[in-house]
Amino acid sequence: MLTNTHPATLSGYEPLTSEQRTEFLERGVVLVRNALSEEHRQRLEDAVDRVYAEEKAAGGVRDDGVLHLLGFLPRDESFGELLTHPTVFPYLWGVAGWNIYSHHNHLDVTPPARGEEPPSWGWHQDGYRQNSDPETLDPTQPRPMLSLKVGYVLSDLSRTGRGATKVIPGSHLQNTLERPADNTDPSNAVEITAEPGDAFIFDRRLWHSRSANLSAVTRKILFVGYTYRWIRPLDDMPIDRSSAWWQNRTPVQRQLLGESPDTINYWGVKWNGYVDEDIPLRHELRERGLLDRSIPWLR
Ligand SMILES: O=C(O)CCC(=O)C(=O)O
Repeated sequence: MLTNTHPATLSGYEPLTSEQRTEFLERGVVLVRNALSEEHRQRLEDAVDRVYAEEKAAGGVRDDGVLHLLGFLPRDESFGELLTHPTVFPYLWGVAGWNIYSHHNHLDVTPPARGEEPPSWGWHQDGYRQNSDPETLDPTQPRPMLSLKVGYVLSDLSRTGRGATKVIPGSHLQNTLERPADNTDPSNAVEITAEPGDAFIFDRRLWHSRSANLSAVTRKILFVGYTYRWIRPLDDMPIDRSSAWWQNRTPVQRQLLGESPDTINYWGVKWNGYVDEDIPLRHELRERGLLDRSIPWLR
């Protein structure tokens, strides 16, 4: 698995090298080491613990203690900042371009499993009907990427058996995955054994699965998904436009939260059919000289 380390002072607009882009496009996953500083990781974990307590009080936590909270970003200032987190943001615009937003994000707390469970089959590609509705007489192989997801690892997943995400590197280029009768994992599956503060980014087509948390450590991860603005939101994520949280968001972050002046803007153009140069992320990339005619999504 590709790994990176980063200095502390990044803007999020450092372009990927062509090797980084090619490696991601070929493997469908990248692990970014030390994506969060320890102070930042702790701040996020504190916010997760606060939200967990709120959800528990409101009856939103399962009996086994699992919390899978969709649309969590507006629940804390530190969550909103993740939208453009500098150590991973170059992968998002570098691989998906400027016409993107977060259609889906979830906060996951997974306490140790209560007992031994028989192997269950959780392998999937993301996107639900995106994997079947467009499949006509001549299905596309591979399917189009359509979305990317970042997992910010807050707890220690450096050893196997702690509920880490399992992936099959390179499997995003295959539309099917064989399922054995006994539900055991494919032989080329790997657990993303990440340290606290690492992040991983994956292509939604990458075959992936949860794993059981057989350890004594509660797993905490924040997932932030990004897709093209012409695809509908998956989460119900109401945002109070008068809140300090919204006021604190930058124009690019507001785009990434789904803001748009009109319907055509989601398609990247104005009503006259020309590219809308005022779309915040496009504007930012253009100002920084990062648009690139040789890369379709960065044109
Ligand atoms: O929780 C995990 O490890 C995997 C999550 C997952 O399957 C997904 O985000 O689509």
